[in-house]
Amino acid sequence: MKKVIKIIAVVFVMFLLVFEFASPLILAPTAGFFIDPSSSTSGQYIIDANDNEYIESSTNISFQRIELDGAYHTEGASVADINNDGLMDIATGHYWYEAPSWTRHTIRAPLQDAVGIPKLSDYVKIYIESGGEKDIWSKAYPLAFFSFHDDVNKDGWVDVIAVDITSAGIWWLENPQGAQGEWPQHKIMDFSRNESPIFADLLGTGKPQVITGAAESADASGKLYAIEFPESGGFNIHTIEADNEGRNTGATLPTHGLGMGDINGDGLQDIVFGSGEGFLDKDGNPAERQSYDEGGWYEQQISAQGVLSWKWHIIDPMVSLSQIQVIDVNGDGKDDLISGMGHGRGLFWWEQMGNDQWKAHLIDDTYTQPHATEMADIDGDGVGDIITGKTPLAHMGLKDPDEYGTPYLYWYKIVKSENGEPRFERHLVDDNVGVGRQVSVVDINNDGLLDIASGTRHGVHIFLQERE
Ligand SMILES: [Ca+2]
Ligand SMILES: [Ca+2]
Ligand SMILES: [Ca+2]
Ligand SMILES: [Ca+2]
Repeated sequence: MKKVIKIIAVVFVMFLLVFEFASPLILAPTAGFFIDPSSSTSGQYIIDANDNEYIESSTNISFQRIELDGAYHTEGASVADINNDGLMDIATGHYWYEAPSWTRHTIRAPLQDAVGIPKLSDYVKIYIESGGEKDIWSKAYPLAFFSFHDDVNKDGWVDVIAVDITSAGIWWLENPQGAQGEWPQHKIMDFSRNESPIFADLLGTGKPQVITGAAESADASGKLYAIEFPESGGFNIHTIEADNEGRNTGATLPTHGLGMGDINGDGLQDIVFGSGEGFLDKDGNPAERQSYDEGGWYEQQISAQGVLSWKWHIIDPMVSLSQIQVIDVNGDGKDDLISGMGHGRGLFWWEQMGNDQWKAHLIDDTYTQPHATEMADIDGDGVGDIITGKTPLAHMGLKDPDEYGTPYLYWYKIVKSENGEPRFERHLVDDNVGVGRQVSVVDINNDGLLDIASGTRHGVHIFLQERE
């Protein structure tokens, strides 16, 4: 009997050691146990479409991958000339990487407990530190998700505007004019509530604003805001949603999916958004369908007296999306939408049919969790291309379909098929790191060709475009 107890004890200790030092070995199989690969995060809601509208095609465009950082500190990366030397650098909410050698400099040190995959000691530490209150979910991602750039204090040095992981803050981080060490941090809002904020000129000021969901308290439903950085310096917060709406985020859960475009063609930019992540209340229990489960768009209206208001239109269903790109896919004069299921399967486009009717088309469902999209003219033909890919371990390997699958990074070119229907030429950029929550497409090395910057669980990488 003692022997049996000994064996059990040894096996248990072995299990704990594997959990501590090789968590993926324990966690990877659980993804398969609980997930229906055809379902969205909650298993309740997915667009049923099997007709992929992408085609494989060859191109003279390739990309050279360069690793700037092999560690996991961020779910996004952005591009700006941080040190004013005329060379574009790469930034995240924690570090910047100086061109051309990509030396890493600290902006804001990552929290020690921002881990990639929960280990046994993470669970224990977090449980003890919180007095038994918190679980791993509050700590298992880095703070840094999204970074944007403007010279907020007008001192001639570009600053970082960081939209942190949901329920963390929105900050502007003040460039110390070349000095080393952590940058001064200035809070803009306390509770970010969106996993696809965008930086675009919604208000027609001539400069982009940060458009994001956010909340004024920990328990409040979020609303949609435009954070403006005026020429006079500082920032102004504009509320887009009325107090009683809160459609752009559900309870304390993050909303996914934001985009901007002139949906109704009246010359005013409108804002389009996905639903809440979907269908769990803040305690993680299945929730009744709520208004915030509906995607839609806010029509910008300006009255004869100059009063700005936002009229809501439902687009249903658009669940748990990444950034939404607005472009006229089929050339009928009406803008359409392109986005991916951030925590599910499929990159889609929604065709604007008129009378507020939208038709979903599946572009590509051969991989899951396209949790970041961007639109940019990769091949220089004057038409926007879509850049997206798979977010590795988008829910830490615990609940999304195929979280451990190959982390593809693709660009898609919109073309017309022989019968005149739009098709998407798919081109592989890389299959080693994927995308996080923010992928940036900018000419990084100033050779006239657009490059890509990505921050994921596999580190921070750039992809430099090359032509044959
Ligand atoms: Ca530079
Ligand atoms: Ca500045
Ligand atoms: Ca409009
Ligand atoms: Ca169209």
